[in-house]
Amino acid sequence: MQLPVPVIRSDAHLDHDGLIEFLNGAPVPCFESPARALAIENALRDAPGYEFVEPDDHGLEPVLALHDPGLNETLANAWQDALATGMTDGSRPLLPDSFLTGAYAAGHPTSRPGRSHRLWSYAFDTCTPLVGGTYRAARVAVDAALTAVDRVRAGAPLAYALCRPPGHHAGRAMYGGYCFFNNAAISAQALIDHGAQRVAILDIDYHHGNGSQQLFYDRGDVLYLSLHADPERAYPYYTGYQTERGFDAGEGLNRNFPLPERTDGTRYLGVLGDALRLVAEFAPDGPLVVSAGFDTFHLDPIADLALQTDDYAEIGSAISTLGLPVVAVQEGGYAVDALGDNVRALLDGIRGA
Ligand code: OKP
Ligand code: ZN
Repeated sequence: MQLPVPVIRSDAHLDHDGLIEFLNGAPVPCFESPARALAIENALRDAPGYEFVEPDDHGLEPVLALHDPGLNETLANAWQDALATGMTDGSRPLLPDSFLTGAYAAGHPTSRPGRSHRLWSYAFDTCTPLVGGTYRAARVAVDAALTAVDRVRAGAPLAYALCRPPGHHAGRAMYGGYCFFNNAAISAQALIDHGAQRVAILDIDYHHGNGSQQLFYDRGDVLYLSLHADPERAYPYYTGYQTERGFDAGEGLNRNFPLPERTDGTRYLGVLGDALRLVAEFAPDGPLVVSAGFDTFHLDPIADLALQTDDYAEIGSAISTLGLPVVAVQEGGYAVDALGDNVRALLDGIRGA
């Protein structure tokens, strides 16, 4: 008889709401919505073998282990500052209109404003709105991931953090792609800080986890592997190519697997097999962190791969052949009606149910 799989969830994410983004120039409700997390919870509540757990507060230290203190401080204060300076009346989310790009910063001094537009200097896109509840939701998402780490360290073969907002696009001093703090990366770092010498992150979200890649690019202790839509055609466009293989101590420990349009389960599982062989070769001495995205689903509204619900069960059982404990961290997945079933299929596949 297996013990129930801990599902770390919180209501804090409900206040990261009222979000809009732009689709072909028109404002639309953000694809990354509270309904996603509610759908996942409903599916897991109806399934045998799961228990719901609230996140434990892990404080700021694990966040600052990977993220710039200025990013944290700015995210923490942005909403109050924007209200105080009159930049917003509070009825709309904060979205940037100007970026401190590398090209802007090149060749002359630049500054981050003290208030108001300071937030924009950390943003890298226009699809990541911030509202009054965002900072707390992002911190609780980190706590959910870290609580999953605790459960796995205490002996659970699998724990799942229902993180919202997601995390894999967030880098050391930047946020974007619906992400503010990198929940999966912070989990991997926590495992290292608890004594693991080699930890692998397997990212199966449709999008390349540019934040995760950045955070560990020169590190010899964390292997980052990502299967994702080819950046030639898909967000985040500037990273995720096969040629990005790590640097310095991290040479060879960053591996990208760009996928063509309409990639189906059979083809996907073949590529996943290659990635899993690299994990085995790396011989992690700590749990596997899975950045679990489901926007690879054939009906996803912002993606173009072709996985079916049953494929997630196959992906899960392929992952389980590594024989590693698994910390699964929720990333994307925007076909809300199927999202719960897809999450459940993956988790059931990993635990062999
Ligand atoms: C977050 B996660 C494409 C716009 C891209 C942002 C997607 C963020 C995905 N038309 N929008 O990796 O699922
Ligand atoms: Zn994604």
